[in-house]
Amino acid sequence: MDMSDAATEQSILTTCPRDCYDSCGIRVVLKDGNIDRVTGDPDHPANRGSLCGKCTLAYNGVWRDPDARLTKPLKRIGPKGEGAFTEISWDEALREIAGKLSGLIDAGRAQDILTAHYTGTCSIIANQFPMRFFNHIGATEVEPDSICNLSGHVGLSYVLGESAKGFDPRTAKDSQCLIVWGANPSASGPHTDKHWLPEFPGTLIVIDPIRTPTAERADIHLRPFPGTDAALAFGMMNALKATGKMDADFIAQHTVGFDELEPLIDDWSPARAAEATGVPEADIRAASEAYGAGPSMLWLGQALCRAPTGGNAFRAAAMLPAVTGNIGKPGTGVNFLNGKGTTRNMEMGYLGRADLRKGDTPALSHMDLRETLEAMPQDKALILWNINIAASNPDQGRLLDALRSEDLFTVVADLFMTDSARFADIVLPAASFLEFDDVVGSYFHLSVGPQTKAIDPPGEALPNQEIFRRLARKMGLQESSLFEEDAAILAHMLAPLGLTFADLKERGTIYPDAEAVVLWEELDFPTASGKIEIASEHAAADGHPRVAQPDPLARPANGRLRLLTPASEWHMNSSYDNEPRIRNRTDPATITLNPKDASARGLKAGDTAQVSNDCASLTLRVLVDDLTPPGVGWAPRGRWPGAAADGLNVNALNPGLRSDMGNSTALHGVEVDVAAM
Ligand SMILES: Nc1nc2c(c(=O)[nH]1)N[C@H]1C(S)=C(S)[C@@H](COP(=O)(O)OP(=O)(O)OC[C@H]3O[C@@H](n4cnc5c(=O)[nH]c(N)nc54)[C@H](O)[C@@H]3O)O[C@H]1N2
Ligand SMILES: Nc1nc2c(c(=O)[nH]1)N[C@H]1C(S)=C(S)[C@@H](COP(=O)(O)OP(=O)(O)OC[C@H]3O[C@@H](n4cnc5c(=O)[nH]c(N)nc54)[C@H](O)[C@@H]3O)O[C@H]1N2
Ligand code: SF4
Ligand SMILES: [Mo]
Repeated sequence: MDMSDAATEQSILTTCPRDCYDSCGIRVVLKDGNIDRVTGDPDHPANRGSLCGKCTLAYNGVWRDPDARLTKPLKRIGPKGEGAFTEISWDEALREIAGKLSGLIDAGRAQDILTAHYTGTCSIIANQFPMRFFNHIGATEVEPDSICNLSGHVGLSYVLGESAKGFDPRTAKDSQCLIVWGANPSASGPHTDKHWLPEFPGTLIVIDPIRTPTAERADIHLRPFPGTDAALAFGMMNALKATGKMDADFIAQHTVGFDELEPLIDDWSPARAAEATGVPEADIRAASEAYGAGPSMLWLGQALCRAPTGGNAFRAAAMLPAVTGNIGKPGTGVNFLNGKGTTRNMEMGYLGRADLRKGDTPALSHMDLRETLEAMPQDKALILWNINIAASNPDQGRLLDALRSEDLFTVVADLFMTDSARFADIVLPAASFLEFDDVVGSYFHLSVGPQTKAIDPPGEALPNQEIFRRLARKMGLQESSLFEEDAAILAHMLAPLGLTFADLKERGTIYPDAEAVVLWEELDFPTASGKIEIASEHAAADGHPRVAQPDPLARPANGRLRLLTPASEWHMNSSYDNEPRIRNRTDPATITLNPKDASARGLKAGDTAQVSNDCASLTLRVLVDDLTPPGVGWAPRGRWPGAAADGLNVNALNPGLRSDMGNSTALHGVEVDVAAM
C-alpha cells in the first residue's frame, strides 16, 4: 500500500478478474477509507496505465453503486420471473436452500441438483472453490466450457494432446509472422490489441469475416465466409507445399499421420480454397508465404470454434505449425489459451477438488440444459453462480419458459438483479473483486496478479467461497475441505511459485518465469503417440475423421444471412449492460449489414429491421457498412434481454446449435431472415 502526498490518499494494486485476455493491473485509489477511483496500474506490463472503457465506467459506476448492487438475500414473493422479492436474513436464506438440497440428497436425488457456473469472476478461489461443495454432494455440473469454447479444446487436444498450453506472448520478439485466426482482440483483449500487437515485429495476418479494428490494422486480412476456415487452411498448406515451405524433417520426427493428410492437401489448390472461402487466391498465397518464412505464431481465437464445424476448424488450423515445424522454438507456437496449471505450475485441481466427487453423474452440456430442465422429474434445483444464463445461453425464449416452472427451485448468486436472478426463488448477494482477496492469472500472458481487498462488500454481500462454506455448514456437512479458509488456500496455491499472498500484494503482477518461455520446447506431446497427431486414433474413436477435413460449411440458402454475434467492445459477456453510461452508448441494439444485403432488402442505415428465424423474431436498428461481407450480419452480444421491449436478445435466435466436437456451442452458425418492417 502506497501513501501519496495527500495524507488521506492510498492506493492498492489489484488485478481485473474479468474473462479477458488482458488481466489488467488496477490501481484503486482510496480516500478516507473509501474508493475514490479505480484506474489502471501504470507499471503493469499488459495495460500500462489504462483500463478499458467498459471497466473504467463500470468499476467507477454501477459496480460500486449500492443501489444497483444486491446487498441482502432475497426471497421470491411473486410469480417466477416477475422480479418481486422480499429481503430475508442469510440465516433464513441458507436454511431454505439447505432444506431443499438436503431433501433431494436424502431422497437419493443429488443428481437432480444442477449447478451452472462460469467466468463471471475468474479470480481463482471465487471461480473454483464452490465446486468442492457441488462435487461433495454429487450435484450435476453443467459443463462450463460448453457455452464458450469446448469444441476448440477437444479439437486442439486431438492434435497436441493438450489445449491449454500455447505460446508465451513474450516470444513474439523472435517471430516474423503472426496469424490471429477468429479472435478480435480490439474488443476481447483491448490492451493486447493496443500494445502487444502493434509491437509485433513481423507480418500480422488476421483471419476474420468481419473487418474488425484489429483486422483493419493487419498487413494481410483474410475474410473467409464463416465456417469455411478449414478450406482456407488446406489452401494455405497446398501453397506451403508448392513453395517448399513444409518441414519434412519435422514432420517425420515429430508428427504422425501426414501421409493421410497429404492427398487432401493436394486436392485443395489455393484456387479451389479461394472459391470455397471467398478469399482471393493471391491473398491465400501471400499469407502462406509470410507464415512459411517463419518463425511464425498462430493465435486461435475462441470464436473460431463456435461454428458447427468449429472443432474441425481448430484441427485444420493447427496443421499449419505441424507441417512447418512452427512450434517449440522461439517466435513460434499455436495458442488457444494458457492454463495456469500447464504454464505456471499452479495446482488448479486443488481449488475445486474433483476427487471429492460423489456419484458418477456426467456433466451436462449447456446445449442440453433447457431440454434437461424440461425432462427432469418434478421438484429439482438449479444453482447459478458466476453466470447469467438468461442472457447468454441459446434457445433463450424456451429457456426462460423452463425457468418459469414452479417445481424448479432456483438459487442465483450475483452482484446484480440480472435476468437470471429475476427467475430465482432465492437470490444471494455476491461480493465483487474489490471486496475480497484472491489471485488472478491471465489466460494469455504468463502472469499472476493479486486481487486485493480494497473495501468491505456492500450490505451483507459475501464472496462466492464464503456463501458455499456457510451453506455446507448449514447442511451439517462434515468434509473439512469444504471449510478451508481463503488464507490457507492462497498459501497453498502460491507456494509452488515461491510466493506468499503478502509478497504478491506488495509486488503486484508478476511473471513466475522472468524471461520469455518457449512452450513445447521438448516437443514431447501428451498424445498417445507422444507426437503431434495429424491423424488421430483418439478422434476416430470419438466418431470423427482421423484427419482434419477441408470441406466448407454450406452457406445459408433462400436469402438468409449468417448471423455473427461476437464480443462487444462495451460489454463483458452479459456484464455492464446495467451501467447507464454504457447503455447510452450502445442503445439501441443493432445489426450491421453489407451494403449489398441492405439494398437487396430495401433497408438503409437507421431503419428498423425484423431479424427472424424459426426460434424468434427481433427488431434491430440497421447499420450499413462493408465491414461485414455479403451474406453475413453482425450483431454484437451482451445485452440484457429484460431491457429489450420484447424481452429477448440475439440468443433467442439460436436454437442451441452444437459444434462438431464436445457438444459445445456453435452460435456463429445461426441463420436469419432480415426484412424491412
Ligand atoms: N450470442 C452470443 N452468446 C454468447 C457468446 C457470444 O459470443 N455470442 N459467448 C459465450 C461465451 S464465450 C461465454 S463465456 C458466455 C458467458 O456468459 P455469462 O455467464 O453471461 O457471462 P458474464 O456476463 O461474464 O457473467 C455472468 C454473471 O456473473 C456475475 N458476477 C461477476 N462477478 C461475480 C462474483 O464474484 N460472484 C458471482 N456470484 N457472480 C459474479 C456478473 O454480474 C454476471 O451477471 O456467453 C456465451 N454466449
Ligand atoms: N469486450 C469484451 N471482451 C471479452 C468478452 C466480451 O464479451 N466483451 N468476452 C470474453 C470471452 S468469455 C471470450 S470467450 C473471449 C472471446 O474473444 P475472441 O476469441 O476474440 O472471440 P469473439 O470476440 O467472440 O470473436 C472474434 C472474431 O471471430 C470472428 N468469427 C466468427 N465466426 C468466425 C469464423 O467462422 N471464422 C473466423 N475466422 N472468424 C470468425 C468474429 O467476426 C469476431 O470478430 O473474449 C473475452 N473478452
Ligand atoms: S476487462 Fe479486460 S481490458 Fe477491461 S480492465 Fe479488465 S482485463 Fe483490462
Ligand atoms: Mo467465453
